[in-house]
Amino acid sequence: MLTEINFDGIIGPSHNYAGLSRGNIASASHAGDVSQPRAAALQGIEKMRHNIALGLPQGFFMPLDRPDAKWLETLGTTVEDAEDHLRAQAWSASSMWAANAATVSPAPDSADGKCHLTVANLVTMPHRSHEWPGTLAQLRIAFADPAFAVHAPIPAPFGDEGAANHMRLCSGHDGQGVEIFVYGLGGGRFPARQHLDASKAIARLHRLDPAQTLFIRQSDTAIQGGAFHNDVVAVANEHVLFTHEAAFEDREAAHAAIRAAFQAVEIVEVPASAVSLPDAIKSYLFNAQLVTLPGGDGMGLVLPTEARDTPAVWKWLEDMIAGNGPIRRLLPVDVRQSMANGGGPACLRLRVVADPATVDPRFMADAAKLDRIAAVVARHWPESIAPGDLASPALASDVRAARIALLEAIGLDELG
Ligand code: SUG
Repeated sequence: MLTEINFDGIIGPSHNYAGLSRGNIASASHAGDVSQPRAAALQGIEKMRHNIALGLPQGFFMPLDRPDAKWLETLGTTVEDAEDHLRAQAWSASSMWAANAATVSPAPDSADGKCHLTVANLVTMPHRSHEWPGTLAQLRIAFADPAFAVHAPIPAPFGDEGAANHMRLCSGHDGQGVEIFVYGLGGGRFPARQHLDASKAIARLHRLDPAQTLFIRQSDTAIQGGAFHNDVVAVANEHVLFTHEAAFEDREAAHAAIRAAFQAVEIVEVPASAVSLPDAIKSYLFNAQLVTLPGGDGMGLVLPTEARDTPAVWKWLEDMIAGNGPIRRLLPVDVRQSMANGGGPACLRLRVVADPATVDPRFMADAAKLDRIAAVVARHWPESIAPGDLASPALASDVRAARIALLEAIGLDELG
């Protein structure tokens, strides 16, 4: 039985605010702040507990080995000797944002009946460009079953940011869906991270049916406004597309193409007159997990508490809930430590539609395992990291030891 499993990236012990992501307003505006890795990871674990309590299947990925000495070696330097900007890039805990781990095409969409995953190359941002080897190693273990096909990254220079720029509409997960790849075109102040050539390559490699595959251009206004990924302005689940008016470059053509490919689509659109693009981006209203609640209770929106704290956003949401739409519940979660780097609830998870029995059980969560993970975090994760701390060899070795302790607790020592 195929079901949607959300795999959350466990927030790593090196979580810090180095302001590395150009075009990501939260990352830039929190540059230099003191981070709280332990509190950050516990917030992420609470989100997983919250979603398990809703009855949703939950998995996770391990943090990567940081600071990434191997990557620095390919640049002819070391953690101790690296220039400050390279050292910060080596330290980033950015693999927590699992929506950027891979693009996933569920089995019913592919000509070979397998669930395909292509690890994202993340080449646009130097601090993210060295995530893929560590991510691929995990995907190959978690999805080793023949039900899956795991692909190496699309080669540079074709930028690919994974599921953050990919949506799927379907009537139910057991049937074929329509896959929507949202790409950007460069040229402005902020980079377009998802290239059309990368999206098309993934669609071919995943053996998708061209008649059920759309390539839609993200609006440049959205990118230049700080929506560095499509999942900052739109999210889809089953037959519902929840989107801001300014999400797509040609709104009318995009909606028409989506309706033509999937007649049953229900487009829930937030007009700019009700919620401005800056408010949508600041509150991360769309970086929500739009989930189907078990037991026929309709859909729920797992959104950041920042959405509740932004008056125009909350008013729009309350009006929507009072109506008779498909989204029935608002479920705020506190992921403030991740949010300060531009990562909301949806950034923190990768959706994989699969039979849970085909996934390596070490990557699947339940309450007891989350308790075990939380205990390791409480014991080993640093309480805080200030930007100047990244030069400390003692902190680097503590952070490495913390991750190894977690790998051992979960029985994934082979990733060490
Ligand atoms: O790539 N932030 C991430 C946030 C990714 C959010 N993911 C999705 N929207 N799916 C990024 O910009 C900040 C790191 C820093 O500044 O240190 C960062 O990488």
